[in-house]
Amino acid sequence: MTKTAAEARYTGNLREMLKVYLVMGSPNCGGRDPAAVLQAAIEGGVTLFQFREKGPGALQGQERTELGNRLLGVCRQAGIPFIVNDDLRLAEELEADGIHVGQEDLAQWDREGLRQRFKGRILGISAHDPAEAREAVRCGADYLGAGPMYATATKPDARAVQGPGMIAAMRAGGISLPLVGIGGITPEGAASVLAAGADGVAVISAISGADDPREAARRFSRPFRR
Ligand code: 3NM
Repeated sequence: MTKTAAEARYTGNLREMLKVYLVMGSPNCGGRDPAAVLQAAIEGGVTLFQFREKGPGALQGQERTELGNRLLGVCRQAGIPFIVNDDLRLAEELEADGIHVGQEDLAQWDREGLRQRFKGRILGISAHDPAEAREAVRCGADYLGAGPMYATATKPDARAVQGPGMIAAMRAGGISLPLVGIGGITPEGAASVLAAGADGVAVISAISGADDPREAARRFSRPFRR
């Protein structure tokens, strides 16, 4: 069967794509154009992007869709996959390469329903302990976002800090799925997350809020350069 353009884009190695995973929306960019921030971050080494338009001042409706479309264009141009956070309809409308959902969103779906709806696309699921990781695996996740690694001001309703040890516990418990750590990760903090068994790091503020997003992304990508 012929793949659609969106499906063809991420047939590569998901573990490779997860190395430096930028997550953001307009509220995270300090008043700058998110497309310019994304472009700079990709030039610095971002390997995957998630559009997460949440928090104070987040765009709604048509404006949100239009921004998503522009950021999708930046990703397509650069050849990196574009994932949408939570909003299943937006992901479909934009023909995104995948969707990322939290445990709360998961509760609204029967396990097969979500996987079926995003068949052939990347499905990422958040997990905050090994039991949630196992549940995400049962739901057919392609990768897990494990957090919060460190204290974060970006997600006010984040759970208690788990630390990189949680990733080590997931790996020890047999979770072999591609996995990123998330939450308060800086270039300095990334090393312990990777050492614990993560394939990469998912980052909002340390890249999108940096004075120089290109340089910030470069620092995150350094451990992967040989
Ligand atoms: N999810 P920053 S922590 C979106 O623990 C998100 O599941 C988390 O932002 C989780 O890199 C988090 O600025 C916020 O700390 C990450």
